[in-house]
Amino acid sequence: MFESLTDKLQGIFERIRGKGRLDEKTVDEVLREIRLALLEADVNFRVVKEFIARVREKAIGEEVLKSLTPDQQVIRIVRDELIALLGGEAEPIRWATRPPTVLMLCGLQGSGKTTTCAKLARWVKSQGRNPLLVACDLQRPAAVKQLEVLGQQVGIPVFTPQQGGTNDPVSTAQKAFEFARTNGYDVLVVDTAGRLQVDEPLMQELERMHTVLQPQEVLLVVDATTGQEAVNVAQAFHERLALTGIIISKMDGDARGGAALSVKAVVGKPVRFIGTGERPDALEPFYPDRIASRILGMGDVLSLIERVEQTLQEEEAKRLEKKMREASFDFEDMLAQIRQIQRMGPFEQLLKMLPGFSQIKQQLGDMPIDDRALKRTEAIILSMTPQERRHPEIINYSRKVRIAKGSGTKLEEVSALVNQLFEMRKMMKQMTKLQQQLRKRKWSPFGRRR
Ligand SMILES: Nc1nc2c(ncn2[C@@H]2O[C@H](COP(=O)(O)OP(=O)(O)OP(=O)(O)O)[C@@H](O)[C@H]2O)c(=O)[nH]1
Ligand SMILES: [Mg+2]
Repeated sequence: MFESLTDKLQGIFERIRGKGRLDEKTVDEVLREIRLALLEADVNFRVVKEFIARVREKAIGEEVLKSLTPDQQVIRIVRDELIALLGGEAEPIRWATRPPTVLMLCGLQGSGKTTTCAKLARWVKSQGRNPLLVACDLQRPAAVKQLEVLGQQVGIPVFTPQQGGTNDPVSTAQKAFEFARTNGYDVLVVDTAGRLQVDEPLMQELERMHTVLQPQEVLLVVDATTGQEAVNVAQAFHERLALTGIIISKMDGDARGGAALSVKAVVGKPVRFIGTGERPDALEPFYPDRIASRILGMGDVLSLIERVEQTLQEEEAKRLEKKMREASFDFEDMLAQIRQIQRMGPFEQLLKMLPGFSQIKQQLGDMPIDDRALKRTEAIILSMTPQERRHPEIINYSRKVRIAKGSGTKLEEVSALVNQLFEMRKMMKQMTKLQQQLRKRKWSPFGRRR
């Protein structure tokens, strides 16, 4: 997600790197390129226009911060505006003061509602709450079954119409609410029926459910791959059903990110979560500041660390963070990470959160980064001696030949991996330095720490 925009922006910033003061003409040139990059990312054209105007105003009016180089200044302004565009502060879920909290999901057919319900319930549970899934999609015969299967996968019970003794979504919702209250469930995650288009019967059904349930959150699920159409759908839903937020599914299948970048500005409601894969753990809370950093190619160290933390002991995560900051990351760490990653989910997704990923990917060329590649990487590291793993700088040509033989890989692969490690170290160091520099100026590429 956002890869194409990230690559373009990095290219643009690369070109102004090392330039002296930015005059108005250069700023305008840069802005023209950023404008194009955003349009190519399928961002709504009005949104782009306003975005560029705001950046221009700041970039030209800005007092020159002496310790920031011109490219850093522009990055900073673009980053701030990106954060604003993505919704500013992340909005936490509004939990009911008197449980159960009701989270109602709606959306068009195939947008990912049912899958997202299971993912969201799983997330709710990870927050220390006790969720109940509610199957209120009675349009499609198999919908209830689908939710039951997903519920089983994530270990969360599902309230079905049969259980409620009714065949009406509204009374099912009502029964589920009572059931939750008497059985100690404090959050209801409600799946609803989809339609091909925004139509009257759907809206009426959803409105009735809304009246009965009084949900704390009405979350619309839209498919990222439909781009601006997702934004139009959100607009149409919001006109009928006061949405409280948007969940964008299938971000993993969309390299452009136009919907995520436009929907808040157009509809006025923030993106709250994004779906990044089919697995039940592929849902991320949406933090505008982190996403902005990711788009700018600064990686998303915080999201990565958070994800790692869920699986790792806290102490281990702290150690890793320190390693990143000190850039003393070695093959032992890489191996430990690979093992974690294998438990955590698709590798490429995680890798994307690392700073400088798009550059690393370029260096690797077309080499597919999938779990098989991960296995090869693991084999290479396992063929190193402990000494080599901890001190990768001693890995010379003859050692590489031996490692390649031992792991059944090619010499070039071993070299690429060793280079990659040094590249990662370099990026980590640069990032830490930039962060320290900017922190002095009260600005951090990672935004406010949470
Ligand atoms: N790659 C990817 N696939 C997803 C994501 N979210 C959902 N899907 C897939 O999208 C398809 C449709 O998902 P559902 O959850 O059934 O969609 P729905 O909105 O409930 O569909 P209806 O009930 O028919 O309206 C399924 O194959 C899901 O696995 C995602 O974030 N990434
Ligand atoms: Mg469904």
